[in-house]
Amino acid sequence: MVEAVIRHDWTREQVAALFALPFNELLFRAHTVHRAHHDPQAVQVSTLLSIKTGGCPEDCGYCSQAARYHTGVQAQKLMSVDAVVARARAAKEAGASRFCMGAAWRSPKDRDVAKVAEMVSAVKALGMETCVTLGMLSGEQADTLKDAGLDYYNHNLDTAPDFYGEIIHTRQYQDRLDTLAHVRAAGLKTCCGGILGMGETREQRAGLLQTLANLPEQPESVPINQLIPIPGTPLAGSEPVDPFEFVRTIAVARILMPRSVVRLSAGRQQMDDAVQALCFFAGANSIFYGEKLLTTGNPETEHDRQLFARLDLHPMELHPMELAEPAGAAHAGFGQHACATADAA
Ligand code: SAM
Ligand code: DTB
Ligand code: SF4
Repeated sequence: MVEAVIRHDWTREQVAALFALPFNELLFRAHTVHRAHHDPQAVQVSTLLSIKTGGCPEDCGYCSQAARYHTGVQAQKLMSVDAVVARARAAKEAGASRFCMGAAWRSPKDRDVAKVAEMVSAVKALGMETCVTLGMLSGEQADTLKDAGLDYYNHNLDTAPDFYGEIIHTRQYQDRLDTLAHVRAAGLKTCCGGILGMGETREQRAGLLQTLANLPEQPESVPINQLIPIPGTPLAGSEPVDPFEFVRTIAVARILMPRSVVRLSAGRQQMDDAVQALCFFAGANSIFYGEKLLTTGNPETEHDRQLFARLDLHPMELHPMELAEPAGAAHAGFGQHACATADAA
């Protein structure tokens, strides 16, 4: 199978034309691209922890952690390194290979970055990949995190440039692009995606994916979130996105960004198992695993283990360079997938 060329010159019309393909045609094309670049049975498994919750000065219209909305989320200060490491260890024992730490900051202070750098080094020493999402970052702060051993920085574009101003007013799209540039310059991998179901049009969904694909380097990880409507936020009453439109968006992301790992991110708890299965067929190959995202719920771990078994999926292996322990140790919670694969071959 010939690998697809990575393009950075997608037009909005070309992306919209992919969205407009007949559903089965789109899924066939996306799955063909998926198989050319990825093991279709392997799904990357990340666990998320909110290391600093609530009290954020930004006004992101979807967010439970913005101080200005009355969402009932209790603000909590930055967790201790020991407490974070204990949660990372438990996540690893349950089968996660990457630990993602999120903080409700507009941008961290240097002393916050120093503390997060300690967390990163300690989690990395467990043999897990690390990801953090801390808001806007300077070039020096990105370098500090890279030196601590950080693998990924999550910073989402969230939506199309022409819709962003309707969702967030306390920063500009360009601020997000600047932080992404600092992250790339530091040699970190980028985790960058968006949210569906905020009232955007299909053309704007195409605009988000077009912007992601045309970045100077396509993000290694692309989280596609379904809005979790939070009472008290401006987007609490948003119309849910049609599940098939969600699947189409995953499929178009897969075609545009053939090598990226596409994460079926927030919203799985609200999503039917069959829709999730379609997302995996369309090219999603990463999930958040563990019963909580940052402030909202996620499917029960046992349910996800059974979903993997029912769909013959297995956790994606870490790159050998990432492993502090033999392969398989990171997948304790998911059983002996390697044998099952070998038997079937
Ligand atoms: N404060 C940092 C920032 O905004 O970059 C990091 C944390 S922020 C919560 C990370 C991402 O979570 C957001 O960019 C957004 O894409 C996603 N997110 C937040 N609330 C959400 C919700 N209610 N539904 C779906 N996705 C959400
Ligand atoms: C991302 O794209 N989704 C995650 C992660 N990056 C940090 C966050 C989802 C948050 C869902 C709402 C909540 O739990 O507060
Ligand atoms: Fe703050 Fe991030 Fe929530 Fe926006 S998404 S309000 S920056 S925590």
